[in-house]
This record gives sequence, C-alpha cells and structure tokens, in this order.
Amino acid sequence: MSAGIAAEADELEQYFEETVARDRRIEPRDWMPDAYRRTMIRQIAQHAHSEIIGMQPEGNWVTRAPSLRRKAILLAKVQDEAGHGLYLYSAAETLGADRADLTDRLITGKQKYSSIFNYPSLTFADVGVIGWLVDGAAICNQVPLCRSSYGPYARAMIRICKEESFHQRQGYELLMTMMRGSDAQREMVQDATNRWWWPSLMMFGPPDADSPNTEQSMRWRIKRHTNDDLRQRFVDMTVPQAEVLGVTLPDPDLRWNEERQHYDFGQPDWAEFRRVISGNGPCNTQRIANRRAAHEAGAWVRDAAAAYAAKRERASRTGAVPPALRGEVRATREGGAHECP
Ligand code: FAQ
Repeated sequence: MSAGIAAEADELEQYFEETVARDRRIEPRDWMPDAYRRTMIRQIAQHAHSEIIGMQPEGNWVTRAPSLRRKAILLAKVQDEAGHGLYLYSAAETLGADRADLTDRLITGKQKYSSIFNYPSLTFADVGVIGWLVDGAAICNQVPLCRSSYGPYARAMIRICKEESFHQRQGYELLMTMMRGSDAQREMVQDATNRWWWPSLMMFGPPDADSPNTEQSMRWRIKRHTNDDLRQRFVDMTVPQAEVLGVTLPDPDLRWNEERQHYDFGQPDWAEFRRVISGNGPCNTQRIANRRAAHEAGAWVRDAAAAYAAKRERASRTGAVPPALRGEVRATREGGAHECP
C-alpha cells in the first residue's frame, strides 16, 4: 500500500471512529471497517429472520381466535411482524447484503434467529403472554437500538418500537381480560406465563461473561447496553406488571434487593439456550420447514414479478409496448398514475 493510500485509509478510519464517538450515525455510503459491516449484517439479518419466524407461534392461532375482534387484532399484529422483517432486510441491503442470500441462510439453518420462537404456542393465553413478555423483552432490547450507530437500523427501530409497544399492550389487555374470566382461563394464563418466562429471559442473549460480541458492539455503539443489563431492566419492569395481573413468575429466587434497588432473580437454563440456538429446540425443525415451504410456494410470485419488471424495462427501452402494458406505459409517459387500465 502506498503512503498516500495508507494515509487516506487512516483518515477514513479516524472519521468513522469520531462519528461513532460523537453519537452521530454511520450511513450506507460512509466508509466503515469490514468487521463493523459484518457485525451489522449479522445482527440485522438475525433480527429480520426473528421477525419473520416470529409470525409462526401467533399465526398458529389466527384461525382459532375466540372472536372476530381478537382475530382482527392478531392478524394486524402478525402482519406488522412481516413488515418489521421487511424494513430490516432492507436495512441489511444498504450494507451490501443480498436478500435472496439472507433468506437462503435462514432456511438452510446457517444464520440464527431468536431462540424464543422455537417454543410452541399451546393455548390462546400464549398469544397474550407472547405480547406481554416477548414483545416486552423485545421493546427493552430495541428501544436502545433506536440510538444504534448505523443510521438505517436505528431509524427502522423507531417505527418498529412504536408498533411493538402497541403489541405489548394488546397482549397485556388480552391477559387482563382472561384473568377476569373463569378459573380455567386464569390457569391458562398462569401456565403460559410459566412456560414463556425463562425463554423470555434468554432473548437478551448469553450472560455478559459468555457473550463474544458485546464488548466490540458496545465500543461501536451498535449495542448500547449489555445483555445482563437489559435482562435486569426487563425483570424490574415486568415484576410489578405480573403483580397487577395476578400471576406468579416461576422463579423462587425472585425478590426485591433494597441495596441494589433491583430485583434479584435466578438464571435461565443456559444449556437449554445453547441447545435451542444450535437448532435443537422444541420447534426449530418445524419453524424452518414452514419457512422453507412458504418460500418455495412463493417462487411463482418472484418469477412473475421479475418477468414483469423485465417486460417493462424492455418496453421503455424499445418503445415496443406489449398490449398488457399499454395503459401503464402511456400513463408513465404522460406523468400520470402508474396504473394498468
Ligand atoms: N437467540 O455475543 P452475543 C422480535 C447468539 S424480538 C438466538 O451476546 P450479540 C420481535 C448471537 O447471535 C427478537 N441467538 O451476540 C417479535 C451470537 O451468535 P453468532 C429479535 C442468540 O449479537 C416479538 C451468539 O449467540 N431481536 O423478533 C440469542 O452481541 C414477538 C453470542 O451472543 C433482535 O434480534 C438469542 N436469544 O447479542 C416478533 C434484537 N442471543 O451470530 C414476533 C437485535 C444471542 O455469533 C413476535 N439483536 N444469540 O453466531 C440484539 O440485540 C443482539 O444481537 C442480541 C445478541 C442481544 C440478541
């Protein structure tokens, strides 16, 4: 490397470091270290995959929701999750990632998604508990990501967090309604809480001492808090909500620590966590098989969209407009609406 090029590289790196240190955003066209780009793609892709796979546990209840109102709410929530996945895949594309490649990595098990979505949703109370605990944990983790150093990710997070907040409230409202119902309904809520509590704590990732990525991601201000800090925040936020709801959190070690001004709590089963993230959780196989089947069943839509785009491109280049595109090309030329007749 010539001295001139080396000096320019140093300058770019220094500018990157200063931008991060000043809490300004790194944008897609800015220079960034390769390792920063790789880390961002890894985190954003895993996050996008989580949103897409995360549609399945609740999607499982759309046809069996107990009323039209609950069905409409659930459909809207699952649809929001698809939208979150799409914003996030777009954010990953701004870093040079290829969308088809990311999907391939998901359906071949090469890239992770959140451990939480590998647990089954056994009753309708699970829908409420997913909203309360899973979206609650997602909010705790994601609100600080609105200040993440990569601009497109941070901006996507702002909108996602607004919607997650609505999701969390709908879950809590559903549980409140069930808790005012019959003994059987109250038991369903308690049972779902027992099953989802520990997996929700695992969403924040391994303990800091076993988290290989946290230190560097904190330095780059991708992550703004460590896994353990966020887990503590979530516990502190959730215990009073459980009390109002009237459910017991399944942790005998859970108690207020006056000195620390935080709740003490037990540790999740980290061996189970490792099993789940390495593909051996209760529903990993089924989740990936469903996603792969949906992807394959959608091949004709992608083919049709690509053929249509190619036809349009040809028409605008050659002026030879096939009958099916005449109205659209005319409207485009005249600056009107892009609608087929
Ligand atoms: N599951 O060194 P760290 C949602 C992996 S919310 C699976 O600590 P990092 C909304 C980690 O990737 C859920 N894998 O890693 C919704 C790494 O593996 P790698 C999604 C996990 O990145 C609600 C290794 O372990 N949210 O979808 C998990 O610094 C309801 C070592 O870990 C996000 O993705 C886990 N729980 O910290 C949708 C938030 N934890 O890549 C539907 C953004 C760790 O080296 C319904 N992501 N791993 O092979 C983050 O904040 C971070 O990436 C963490 C992990 C905190 C998840």
